Amino acid sequence: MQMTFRWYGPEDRISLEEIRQVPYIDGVVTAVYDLPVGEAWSEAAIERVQRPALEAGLTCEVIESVPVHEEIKLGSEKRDALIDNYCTTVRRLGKAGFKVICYNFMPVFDWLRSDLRHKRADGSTCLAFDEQTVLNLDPAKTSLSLPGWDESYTHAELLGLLERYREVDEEKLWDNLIYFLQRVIPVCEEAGVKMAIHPDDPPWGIFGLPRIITGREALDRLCRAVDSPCNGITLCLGSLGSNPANDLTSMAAEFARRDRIPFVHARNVKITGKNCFEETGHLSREGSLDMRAILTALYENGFDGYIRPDHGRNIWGEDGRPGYGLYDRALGAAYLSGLWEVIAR
Ligand code: CS2
Ligand code: MN
Repeated sequence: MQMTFRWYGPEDRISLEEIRQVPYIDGVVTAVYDLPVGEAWSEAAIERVQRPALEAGLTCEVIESVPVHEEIKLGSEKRDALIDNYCTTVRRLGKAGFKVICYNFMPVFDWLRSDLRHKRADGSTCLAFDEQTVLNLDPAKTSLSLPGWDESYTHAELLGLLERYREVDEEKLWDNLIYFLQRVIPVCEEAGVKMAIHPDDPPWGIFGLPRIITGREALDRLCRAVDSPCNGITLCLGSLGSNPANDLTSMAAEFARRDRIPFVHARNVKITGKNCFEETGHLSREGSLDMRAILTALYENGFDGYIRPDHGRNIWGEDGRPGYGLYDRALGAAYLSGLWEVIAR
């Protein structure tokens, strides 16, 4: 197991110096953020994010994310050229020593929340999702852009995209995902890189857009559709865990046993109602997930991948990027490492 920390590249307010002082961190998870989605990443652009991490004494083997262009998700005639670019990026990442690529296949929006600074009783703030608030939001009328997304849209682009997705239902989106993977996974096999799909967050449809990576059946379908160890999952506990029907302990056991979990996002959520949740500290009793049981299931089923504390709260007066401040994620890393030490003893 390698404990990692997400680093938003040289522009991140949190420095590599700070990250390497977090106890137990082996490496960073990063990405090239300054190229338009769809363009192949140059070797120089990859080196610009990787070299400083290596020089700081951290490993740099996981990319989050190489975003998938909307034309690929839409399955338009423009997709083949964009998939070729994606494959070029995969080859270059493999050559540079990267082992895992986290990506998602959510139409238009990445993670979505109704509140980025939800005030908790202890005075910290966290990300929260309240279904009624979101139902009252009309993405065509509001400007939705969340810090932390790899991409954001102008209002006109957003309207155009939403319109085009009317033609794409869940089955069509599955076809488009499988078409993409059938081309990318063989390249990954040659390049020594594993793809790790991030589940939809939250794991249900929003704004009438299809969302398909929502639970055990979907992950099973994904693994079977292109049957390769390079076609894997980012087991994001908080994303899947915001639906109480998802049994994370059994999913962790099953997919680790099948060798399909190269990367884990560990965070806790507290379910506060139907389709409502808030993000808590990582500790089991803070939220609805049993971290010890989940990590034990991973360990006992041979998990040997990368893990990172996912979103933290903003604590101690820090005004960090929502979900991505330093302090609470550092506490999360310490807690998860402590659990792991006991489990792996
Ligand atoms: C991340 C996602 O901040 C987060 O919630 O887990 O944004 C994740 O990086 C993407 O969905 C992966 O493509
Ligand atoms: Mn995640």
